[in-house]
Amino acid sequence: MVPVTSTDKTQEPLLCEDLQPHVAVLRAKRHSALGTELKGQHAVCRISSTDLIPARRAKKNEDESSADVDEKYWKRRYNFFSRFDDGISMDEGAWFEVTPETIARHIADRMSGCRRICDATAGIGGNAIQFALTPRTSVICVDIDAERLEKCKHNASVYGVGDVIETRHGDFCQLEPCRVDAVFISPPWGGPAHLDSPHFSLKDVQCCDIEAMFATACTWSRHIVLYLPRHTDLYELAVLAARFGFYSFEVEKIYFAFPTRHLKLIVVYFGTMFANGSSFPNTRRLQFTPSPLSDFASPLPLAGPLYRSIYAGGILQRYLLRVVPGIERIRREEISAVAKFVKVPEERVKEFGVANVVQLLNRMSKEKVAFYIRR
Ligand code: MGP
Repeated sequence: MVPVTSTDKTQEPLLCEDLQPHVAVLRAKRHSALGTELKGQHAVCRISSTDLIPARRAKKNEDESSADVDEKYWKRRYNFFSRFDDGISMDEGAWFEVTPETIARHIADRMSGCRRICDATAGIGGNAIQFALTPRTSVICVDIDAERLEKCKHNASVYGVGDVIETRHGDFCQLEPCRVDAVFISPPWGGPAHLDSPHFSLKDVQCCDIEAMFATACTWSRHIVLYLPRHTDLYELAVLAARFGFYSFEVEKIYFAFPTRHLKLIVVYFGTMFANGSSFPNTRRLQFTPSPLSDFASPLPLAGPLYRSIYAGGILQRYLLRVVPGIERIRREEISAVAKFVKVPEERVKEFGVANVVQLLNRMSKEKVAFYIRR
């Protein structure tokens, strides 16, 4: 395990690739690209990891191919949408941007406590569909591209949830805020070329300002989820968290377990609903077994009503069994990480409250905070 230094000694980007699940205090880089006024903000960061098995579906038509689509993406079409053959509508960017269905399902599960979700970058609907499939959840889909929103609506109806989503055309940052339980943002990363640079900065994206989108999202909800490249600089996330008043956030590393285990991307959760252990056990795996019923019940534990209700039952049990000890464990880990960082007894941090200690850290030096807490 690579320890997080949690100090301002290093100016190197902090990437999550080698970080094992743990809780740490992150101090953002000075002179970060996110703002020159930055003096090194603190935030508590929880690293978690989840293994997913990409969706596959019994091959329907071996000879099927598309001349316009990169073979790599075409082969993954059922990973993107298990109901691809039922009339899913893609566009050029969607082939490399859309969230694979198992990942979208997983995120929707983690956000299943939210009744009203805004997908601020809905695109052709990869995430929105899975949010909409969560019982009693409605989705507001925003996109700057009207054609994409049309496709989103169409694709949602392929999954039978066209009427659960409401589309709003326009720039998310310019829209009238609306109260929702959570905002999901999957911004453009700069296409496949985003992997050309050794680390991804939130400022690397020119065509939309991720920080501005985050700021807008804060006016819609205090629960925000970001979908980002695997080599995102975590220090920048710490700045973002601290700047917008989140004392903690979670970075979930999403691995695909096939053909070999590899890190696909990260999902970053901000807000108390996620920080308080709403997460599912990080050992959960989505299994896929091709089924003769697959045309009736989706081959994934996703869309088919039958399959979905069985699946949801299992999740609920595991969720209830794990959630209470999970919250306790995360709280203990946070207290211990903060106490270690400030060098004060855990009892004092517990009495003071982790959020309060982090707020103090953002206003005064570590030594002063320690002195203040010890008094
Ligand atoms: P990928 O291009 O499939 O990665 O991206 P790679 O390296 O080919 O994966 P590997 O398994 O072969 O190593 C993985 C996922 O990231 C895609 O399925 C998208 O969901 C997401 N993604 C990729 N890009 C370039 C973008 C983007 O620009 N914006 C958003 N929002 N998501 C993207």
